[in-house]
Amino acid sequence: MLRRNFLKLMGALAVAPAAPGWARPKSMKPLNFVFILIDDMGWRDCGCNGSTFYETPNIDRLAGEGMRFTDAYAACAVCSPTRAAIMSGKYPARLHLTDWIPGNRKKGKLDRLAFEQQLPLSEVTIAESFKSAGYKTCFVGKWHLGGRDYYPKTQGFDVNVAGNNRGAPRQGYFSPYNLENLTDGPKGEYLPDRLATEAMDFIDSNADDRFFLFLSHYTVHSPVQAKKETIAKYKAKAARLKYDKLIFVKEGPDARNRERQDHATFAAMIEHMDENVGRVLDKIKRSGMEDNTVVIFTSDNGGQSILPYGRTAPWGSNRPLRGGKGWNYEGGIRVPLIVKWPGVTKPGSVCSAPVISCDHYPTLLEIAALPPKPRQHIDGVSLAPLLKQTGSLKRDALYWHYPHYHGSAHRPSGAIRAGDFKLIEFFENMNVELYNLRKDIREDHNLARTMPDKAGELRNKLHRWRQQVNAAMPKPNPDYTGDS
Ligand SMILES: [Ca+2]
Repeated sequence: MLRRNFLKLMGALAVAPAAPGWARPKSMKPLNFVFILIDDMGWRDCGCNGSTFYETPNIDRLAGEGMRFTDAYAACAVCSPTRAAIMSGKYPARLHLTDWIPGNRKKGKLDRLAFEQQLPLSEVTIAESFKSAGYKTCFVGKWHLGGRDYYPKTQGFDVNVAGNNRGAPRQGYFSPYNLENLTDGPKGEYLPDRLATEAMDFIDSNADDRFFLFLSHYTVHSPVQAKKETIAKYKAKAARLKYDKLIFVKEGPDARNRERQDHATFAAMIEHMDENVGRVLDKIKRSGMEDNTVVIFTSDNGGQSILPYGRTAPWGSNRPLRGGKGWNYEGGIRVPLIVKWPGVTKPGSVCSAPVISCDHYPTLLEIAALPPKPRQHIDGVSLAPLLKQTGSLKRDALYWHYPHYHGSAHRPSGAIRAGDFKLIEFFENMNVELYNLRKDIREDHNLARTMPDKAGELRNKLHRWRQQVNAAMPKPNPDYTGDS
């Protein structure tokens, strides 16, 4: 039997209901799923996406074994909405969960817009789908989708390690962490090491079961903290490269961005993250599960490259992309994505189709040969034809809706990508910017005036979509007086 067909059969068997007394023969392994979500990791923050200063051999190895997506997007430029999109398969605008929880208090010309403070329990999450199909489900790490009544165990996870309402480890990455749902480790233990260990323990204790493991690292979100010896390694590397002077982008909304990646502590933080991706991949291999474990690796939004309100120097750089976390420019929403579907994805393959966070839910259901959930993952499409290289997606556009001010200085905006073109609309004045991403990945050349027909077409499409998903728009701020 062809290997592909054999694996397909295994996928089907993975969901075949077990008859009483039926024991699965050892040769028929069910598929497991390991979803690794990194926080605030920029598209460029790994070797396989072009970084030369950061070192990510394990992520690069995964890319060499699976399919790397060059045009993968987070559903939002900040944390909670993207996480909600992954869990529900719906756009943040449709969920009315459009900002990080609890959100930015800033207003300007437009008023602050209220939004959902949790992922509603009425959503049938991807974890609930896997759990009801008999998978052991485990959540490890950052949740950030609501208060105590909305933690991972209320949304389909059997196990929750470290998931709570927090968006970052406020006390830092070295134990004691003082994080709800995580016991502190020995003093000085490093959080990414610990969370990978927790994930590996779960894999060990469920080696005989099929499982869905969601490893949601707090890293590489601020505070930027790493181990001393690794920081020293990158300080030496920066010196070797003669990176003795900071180079900032001179103009535009990302004028305070670093033009190049050169921050030693952040580079060390990336390396530790990569090491811990490697530890989990090695565990899968050593446990004999490499051929029946699907691995997804991605990030929840672009890299943070501009600090709120001019505080100290930023650490990251998303160049050649424009902007960073909090913006609808590519730097805020384009993210790394690697999918390894053993026996199916061609090792080292690269896909340039635009895909988005909402797609993971229907994709993983199809890989597991589970039925789609009616009315649930309606904004995602299964990426299976891309992963199998058997076809393209029947979708003509992707959409973003971020109707809030953000610490990066972002002002409320929405965006659409259709083919090579992307339009961003700023809600304070409804001005639009149009870019051809294929020719201008940096979004330097606004084509809105030279291509008014294209701009109009995309703007109308974006407006129609907002109506379809019932997107909430911010209202004018009655107290607004200034012009900033
Ligand atoms: Ca984030």
